[in-house]
Amino acid sequence: MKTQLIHDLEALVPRFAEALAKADASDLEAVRVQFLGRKGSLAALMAAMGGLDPQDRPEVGRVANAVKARLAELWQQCQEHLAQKAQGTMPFDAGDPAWVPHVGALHPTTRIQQEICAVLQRMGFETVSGPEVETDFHNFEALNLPPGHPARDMQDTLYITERVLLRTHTSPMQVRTMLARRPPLAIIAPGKVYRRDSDLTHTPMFHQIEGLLVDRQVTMSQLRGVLTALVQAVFGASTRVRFRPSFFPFTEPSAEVDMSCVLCAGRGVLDCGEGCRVCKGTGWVEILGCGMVDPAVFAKVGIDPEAWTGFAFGLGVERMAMLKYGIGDLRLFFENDSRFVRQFA
Ligand code: 2NL
Repeated sequence: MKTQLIHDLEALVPRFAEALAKADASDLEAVRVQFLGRKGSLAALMAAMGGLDPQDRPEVGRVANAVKARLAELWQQCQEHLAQKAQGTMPFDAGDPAWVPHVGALHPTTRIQQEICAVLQRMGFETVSGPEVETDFHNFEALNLPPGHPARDMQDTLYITERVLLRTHTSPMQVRTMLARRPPLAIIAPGKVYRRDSDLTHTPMFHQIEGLLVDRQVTMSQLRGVLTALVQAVFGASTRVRFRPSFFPFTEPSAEVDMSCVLCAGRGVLDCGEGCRVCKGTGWVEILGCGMVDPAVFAKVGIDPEAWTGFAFGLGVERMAMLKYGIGDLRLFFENDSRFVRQFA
């Protein structure tokens, strides 16, 4: 009976300490009442002392008093600690978990867009931006895509009304600039574009950068020089660039631009002997479309096609980011996972 009671009394100290460790300022009083109150654990054990042999009472009484004093002391310390913490006057505690600031980072789309625009700005191109909700005229008609043109179906457009739509490329900004200003012009239009398309390799919204230069006697070799310099500035001076004949309704002649593969350096095979998955073994990857502005486009925006010439190009920003940073899955760009974004900081 005596040893059991002493044991139970002493056991109150660690139980009380544990309860205090879990307590915050609002539970502190409840913990005190539970252990030290008139109907608390300590009072119950002290009441049990009545059943002891009289000669055992002084010893158990000393233990009970010592435990009571210890509990009161612990409670006092805990209360002071919580009060200091609430006031923010806590001394430095090396045992506290470190406060790790959550640092954000630019999205890879933003990073590559800024890099490409910076290269073109150094060459003298000026950045323009404008509406994502566009008219049929600015998005299609002025670009030599009249109503019923098959390319309009090809584009899989998101229409708002019959005449208003989400722009399917950033060319409407170049149309707006040609309508608002007189040549010579050298502009780039980066921004969001929209297509009715959604699968593993297509998202309904993505980013494009288009460029337009209008001046007297512009040549295709100037276009070739600008785009070769751009690709080599972004992917490295040893990158090879080739132009293949192609077709766009708004340029004539038109070309598609390939660069030597970033993964296999144009060899088509990896060092391990496997075929290259980025270029499918061809050594080349397509990165741009371009051409000489079709005189019909100039006519639509009131620029004399006899007096003025120009080149234009367009590129997909996510595609450039995938090639530059080695990102294999387009969906990662749109998941908003900060761990993905921080990898490119
Ligand atoms: C591509 C191809 C291209 C253009 C965009 C353009 C704009 C005006 C006049 C003439 Cl206002 N052309 N833009 C020209 C050729 C190609 O983009 O594959 N883009 C991802």
